[in-house]
Amino acid sequence: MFCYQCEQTLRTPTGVGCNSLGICGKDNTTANLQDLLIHALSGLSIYAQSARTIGVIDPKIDAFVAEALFSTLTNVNFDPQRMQNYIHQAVAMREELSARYIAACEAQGIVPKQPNLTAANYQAATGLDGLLEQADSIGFDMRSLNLNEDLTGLYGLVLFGLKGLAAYTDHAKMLGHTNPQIYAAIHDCLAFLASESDDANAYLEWALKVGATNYQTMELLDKAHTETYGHPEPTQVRITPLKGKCILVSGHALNDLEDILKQTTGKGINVYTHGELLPALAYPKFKQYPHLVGNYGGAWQDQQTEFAAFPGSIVMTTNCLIQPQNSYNQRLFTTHAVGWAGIPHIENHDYSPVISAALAAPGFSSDANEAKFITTGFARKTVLNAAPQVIELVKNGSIKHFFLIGGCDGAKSGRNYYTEFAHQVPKDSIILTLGCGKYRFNKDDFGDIGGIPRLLDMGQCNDAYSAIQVAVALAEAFNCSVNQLPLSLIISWFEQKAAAVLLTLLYLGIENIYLGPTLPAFLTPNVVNILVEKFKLHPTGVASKDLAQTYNA
Ligand code: FSO
Ligand code: SF4
Repeated sequence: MFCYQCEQTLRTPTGVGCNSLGICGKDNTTANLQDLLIHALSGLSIYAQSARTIGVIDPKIDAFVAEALFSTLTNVNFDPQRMQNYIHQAVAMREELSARYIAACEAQGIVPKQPNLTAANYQAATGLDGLLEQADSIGFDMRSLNLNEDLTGLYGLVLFGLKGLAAYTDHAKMLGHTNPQIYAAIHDCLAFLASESDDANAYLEWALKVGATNYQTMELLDKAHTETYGHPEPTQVRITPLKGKCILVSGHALNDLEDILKQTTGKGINVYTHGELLPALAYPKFKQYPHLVGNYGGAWQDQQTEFAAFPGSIVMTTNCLIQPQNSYNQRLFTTHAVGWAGIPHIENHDYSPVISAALAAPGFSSDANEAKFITTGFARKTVLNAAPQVIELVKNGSIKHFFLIGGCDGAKSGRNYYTEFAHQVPKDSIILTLGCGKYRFNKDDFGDIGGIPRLLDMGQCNDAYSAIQVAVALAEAFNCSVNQLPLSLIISWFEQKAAAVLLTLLYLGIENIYLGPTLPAFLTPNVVNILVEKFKLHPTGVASKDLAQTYNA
């Protein structure tokens, strides 16, 4: 195996990349099958691309490609059997689609294209050993023999951004929102990657195209969330437990949370959000469920201790799953693209096994001694409603600067940078935050400026669109560009959704982003130089120094 798609990848003095067992716990077999799955999906997309040109579009295939890509994100699916199933499905779908494509060409008097790329003609071996042998010839390490290090890294930049985009596409689809253009772009991108281009500019162009499509996707996801659940409103969320049986729902999928709430109504079970699902509590529709009682725990990397201490069942709806421990693996469940061998997988939205496990578990024996709360729900509508007041506070000098300190969390000590940064932000500045990185400081009291809280939690990393809309609206109000606003972006990245959001910000021409805690390992020094030159991208350094540079800018 060779994998360097996430921030925590193995870094040694001699190189980067997990090459025997992932730091995330992904083993050699699963990693190689995931590479092979990308190969199989590329073959399917090559045909989906051609078929679209003559009007053959299959929403089932589109959705499958997005979900299968999602399964290869960091901390999503560690189950080799599921990977094998996805590979065989991809090849079977391609065969079926190519037959339909050829028939449609014949009916329209067109000569069908016969793609000669290996991905388009890939036949999956029947057994695991055969698949692993096939994987040996197409993984990242083989790619770097054919393409140089810069091109391999650029391939990674496009592929990892695409994976994030596919995850957001899958999220929107789960809420019934799709856009054929987005799927077409995913197929085009996979077909491009299968071409093994040696043109660095083509990769850079594709990276920005992924950013552009991801922007469309995030808008669609925002629409999906707000049309289904209403616009988030500032909400005090309980973060201490209540007596009773309980279910913990982690990940990002609001629709799964809704299904669980519906199926537990009247059953005497309290439901808690975990990690990136915290912002769900701010949506009006979720307030209809009194048994959604609060949030339990913090960001994903603490799940092994938090899940062990949680006395009920736990559902992981999306990333970030880490190796389940014996102390809770009997009451852990996965849904959708998520998987871990031996952990029950919920199919067809039927959460009855989760409910049975919650009823069998002890639950909390009493309310927490002290009730504690945090505030979330400052998504675009709430912030934009307060825009006149915010603009006035900027004009009269009460607000001098905005800092977006957002993105992912992780286990590395270098991530204290974000806590230190947030704590050092001057009192005349507002902190916008989103993603799971906020757990490093969201229980702290930052006070307010003229009634506007200094810490505004805008939601999940999935809600980055909301933050972009606020920046665009402020720029309009001050008649300047986003880059001219007194706004600094201090981004923490971990996995491929964050890579997709970064590409969107670059596509939008946003400059001076501070990115950390380390730069992506797949970005070679030459590519970093391009990004620094073109977008003034900064690697994060020392919080106080970076703050001085941004605040005085
Ligand atoms: Fe965090 Fe994980 Fe939201 Fe990511 S839970 S790290 S970018 O998957 O999705 O911020
Ligand atoms: Fe390593 Fe990250 Fe890949 Fe896991 S996802 S194998 S930690 S680079």
